[in-house]
Amino acid sequence: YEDQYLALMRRIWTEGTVQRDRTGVGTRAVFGAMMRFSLADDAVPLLTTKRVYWKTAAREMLWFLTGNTNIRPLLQQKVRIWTDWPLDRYRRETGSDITQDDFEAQIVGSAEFAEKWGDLGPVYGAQWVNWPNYQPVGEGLFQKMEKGIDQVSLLVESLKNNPGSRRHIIEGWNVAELDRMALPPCHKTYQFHVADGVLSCILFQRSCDLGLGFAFNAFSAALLIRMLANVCGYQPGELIWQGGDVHLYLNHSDLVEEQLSRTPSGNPKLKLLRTPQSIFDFAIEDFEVVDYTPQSHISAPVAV
Ligand code: THF
Repeated sequence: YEDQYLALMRRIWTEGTVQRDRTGVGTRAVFGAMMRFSLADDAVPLLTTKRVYWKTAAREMLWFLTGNTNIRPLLQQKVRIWTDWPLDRYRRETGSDITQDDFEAQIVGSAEFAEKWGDLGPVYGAQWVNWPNYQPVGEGLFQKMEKGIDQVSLLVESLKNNPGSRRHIIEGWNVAELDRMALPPCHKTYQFHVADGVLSCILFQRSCDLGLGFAFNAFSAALLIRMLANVCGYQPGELIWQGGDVHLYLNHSDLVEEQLSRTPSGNPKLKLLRTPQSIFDFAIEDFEVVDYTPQSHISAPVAV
């Protein structure tokens, strides 16, 4: 399965067009790509050509499901992958040259500081479980309901009660709120499908940082499918990953060269140790990865 990833990486590095992207770093990119990963027999798309900190990705996915959009609960678990965006904003708006460590310590140390500076706006979690719900209350008047729309709960219900539906979708792209998000969603649409008791998912990602983010995005999506299959009583099928702008940052050349020189090592498996009552009741202890013998971690800077 990892060969698909390495082939795409090679294609982008050799044939991709050079793009000047939002971050100013520059990328090589192709537009439109697809990969298919089987999740049968506990198989999981977890890269072996570099060590991937899958627990970080799992903690991030559990955080999405809580609906929280503040980096504080992530930092309390030492997950630092979302710090750059609030840190960037803090530095810009205050003129401070605070270090990442000091900024993170302040977020963890002070709920008040976290509330002011740690929020990412209405990103994934907010849209997934609390999509704003406006109801008509009179002539041309709409009222924002106290509770938003919980797409995840609705999805679980529809998967269980109406498996043949072609509308099993979680959507992150709330057009009306994009401008308040620190970053508009990259993994924006998940469509699920049930066939003969087997649950599959197409993930559409409008933008993919193939060197860094993909490893997380693919594992997370697989985990989400596994959790849903588990609580709905289905077998896991396939993750079909589709990318729009799929790119390699030009400053990831060391990572790309190193990773392309490696050969995949082994077939890791993901175990779910418990079937909770609800999709929202999973905890990090419920997940176990076995047969994971990755090659050494390759670090690369994240473009903000
Ligand atoms: N922006 C960019 N440029 N790339 C991304 O991958 C990305 N994301 C999220 C939002 N914007 C993005 C953030 N997710 C890492 C991993 C995922 C991220 C951001 C950063 C990262 O630095 N990973 C390192 C270290 C992992 C760790 O500390 O545990 C790695 O080597 O994998 C993609 O959705």
